[in-house]
Amino acid sequence: MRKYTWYPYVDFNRTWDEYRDGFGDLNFHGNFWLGNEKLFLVTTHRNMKFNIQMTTLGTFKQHFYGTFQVSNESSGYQVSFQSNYPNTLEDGLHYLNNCMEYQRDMLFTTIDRDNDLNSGGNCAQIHLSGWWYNDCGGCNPTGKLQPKSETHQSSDPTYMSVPVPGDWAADTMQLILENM
Ligand SMILES: [Ca+2]
Repeated sequence: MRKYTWYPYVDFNRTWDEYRDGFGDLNFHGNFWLGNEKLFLVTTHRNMKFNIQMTTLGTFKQHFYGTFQVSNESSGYQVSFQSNYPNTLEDGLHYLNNCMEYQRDMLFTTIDRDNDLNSGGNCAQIHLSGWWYNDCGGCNPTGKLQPKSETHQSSDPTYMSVPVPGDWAADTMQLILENM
């Protein structure tokens, strides 16, 4: 997945089928979601690490997850990973908090398919983005990037939530799969 504020806007408030098949512009200058079916195919027979990268107010931050896997569609594209993969930039400045921990082993939820553990509603409808929601907490990198003028987390739930202390505006958000 890629979201750069300077590339053409792509709406991430999408249906199950759209998240399954992928959407957006996969070209060099595009924002996109690769597609859950591809994530399943790519991670099933390979040992992949998953890197969440973001730039917030000019500072690059990232977090690695090891042995990242996404199950097939009939089991809800369930996500699994190891949180203890070495994070090479654990110097405070470049370290992105382990925001996926809360979403360990969750199924994927979209506006039209509620697989989350929030019994009162659908987290994708609340945040207007598909993700491996638990009880709507943790992070949702698929949410809208906040304007640069926002230096604290907005009370608007449709904005992306990532635990970066102090600074909440982001210029870029990338989710990258690499071989371990
Ligand atoms: Ca629910």
